[in-house]
Amino acid sequence: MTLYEELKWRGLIKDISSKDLIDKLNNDKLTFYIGTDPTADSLHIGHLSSFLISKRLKEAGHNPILLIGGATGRIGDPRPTTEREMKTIEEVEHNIECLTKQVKELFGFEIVNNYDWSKDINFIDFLRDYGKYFNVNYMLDKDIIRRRLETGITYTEFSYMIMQALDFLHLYETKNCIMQVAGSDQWGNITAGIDLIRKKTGKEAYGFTMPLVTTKDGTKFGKSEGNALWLDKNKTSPYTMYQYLLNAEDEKVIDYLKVFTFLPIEEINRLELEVKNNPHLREAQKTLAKEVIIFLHGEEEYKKALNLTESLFNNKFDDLEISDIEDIFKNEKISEVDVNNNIVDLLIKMKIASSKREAREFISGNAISINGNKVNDLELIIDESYFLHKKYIIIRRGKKNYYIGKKAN
Ligand code: 629
Repeated sequence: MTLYEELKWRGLIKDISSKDLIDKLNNDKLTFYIGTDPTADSLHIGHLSSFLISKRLKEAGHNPILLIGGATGRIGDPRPTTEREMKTIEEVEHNIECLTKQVKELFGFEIVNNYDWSKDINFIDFLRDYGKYFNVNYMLDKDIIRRRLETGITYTEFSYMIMQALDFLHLYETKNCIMQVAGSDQWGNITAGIDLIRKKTGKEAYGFTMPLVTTKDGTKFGKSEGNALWLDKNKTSPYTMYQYLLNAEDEKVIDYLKVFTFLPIEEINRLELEVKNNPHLREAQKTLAKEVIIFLHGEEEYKKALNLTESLFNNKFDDLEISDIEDIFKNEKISEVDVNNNIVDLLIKMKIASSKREAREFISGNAISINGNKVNDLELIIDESYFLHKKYIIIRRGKKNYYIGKKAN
C-alpha cells in the first residue's frame, strides 16, 4: 500500500489541491507545514488528528514544520458563527510558551512563529505588496466568509486569510515548504496560500485536508460534558481521557483507531471483526484508549488509568489516593454529610433515597454498599471510620449508581 493509499484508508484525506500531489506524497520528500493558533495553553484532542498526520508523513520521510500563530493568534481565524473575543497579548505569549513546550515533548517537530516575519510589515507595504493579489470577490466566496456575511464580520477577521496565505508564501520562499496540511475547516486558508504563491512566483504549491472527526450523531469528537479534552494531563487527567475513549461508540471506534493510532492495518481489521463478533468485550475501545494514553502520557499513566477503572469496576476504593477519588468523581455532585448519621438518614441526605421507607428497601434488598462493602444493617451509624482519607464516602446503589459525600466540617 502506498502512503497515499494508507492515508486514504485511514480516512485522512478530504480535499486535495491537485492530483499531482498523490505522486509527490508517494515518491518525493516534501517539506510541509501545519499551523496552530495560541488560543489556549494546551492542544486538545481536536488538534491531535492533524498533528498525528504530520507524524505519519514524517515517518514516511517528509519534513514537517509546526507553525505557531503568534501573529494570527492576535487576530483570530473567523469561526462560522460569531466574531472571536480577542486574546490579550500576554495571554497569547503565555500560550505560545506552553504550546511550544508541549509540541516539543510530544512530537519533536521544528517550530516557527509567524509573528517573527509578520510583525514588521507596515500597512502601506501590506496593501501594495500583498493586498493587490487578493480580489475581494474571491475572498467573499470562501465558505467561512460567506457564512459570516449573514451575522457580520470585522475587517480584522476578514483579513485573517491573507495573513495565513503570507505564511505559506514565506515558508515556501525561505524553507522550500511546498505543502500545507490541516483539518477541513482550513481549506479556504490553504487555497488562499496556494493561489498567492502561484501569483507571486508562478510556482505550484500543494495542500490537503482531513475530515473533521465526529461521533455517531455528527457532533465534534472530543467534547466531554461540553468541555474540551486537553492533551495536557494537568487540564484533563489521563483517567478522564481514558474513560472518554473507552466509551467510543461501536460504530465509530474503528474510524478512531485509524485516525488516532499507529496500529498496522491488519491489527485494525482484526479489531473490526472483534467489534462485530464480540462487541461486549470492547477490545477495540480498550485498545484505542491504551494506544492514545500511552502516546500522550506514557505507560505509567496508562497503568494508573487502568487501575482506577478497575477499582471502580470492582467497587474497590480502599487503596485509592485522595487525588484518584477526586479524579474519578470530579463530574459528580458532592454532598456534604455529617458524621454519626444513621445510614437511613444518610441515604436521604445524599438524595440516594427519597424516603425512609425507600432507604430501608434499598438496604434490605442488598442494593447499597459503602466504599465497596455491602451494608445490611438498618441501624448502622456512619462514624469517622467510614470516611476515606477522613474526607470522602462513596456509596453505590445497584450496579452503577455512584454517589460521593464529603465530610462536613
Ligand atoms: C497560521 C495559522 C498559518 C496556518 C495555520 C494557522 C492556524 C489555523 C487554525 N487552526 C486551528 C487552531 O489553531 O485556526 N488558522 O486551533 C486548528 N488546527 C488544527 C486543525 C484544525 C484547525 O490547529 O487544522 O482543523 C482542527 O482540527 O481548526 O499559517
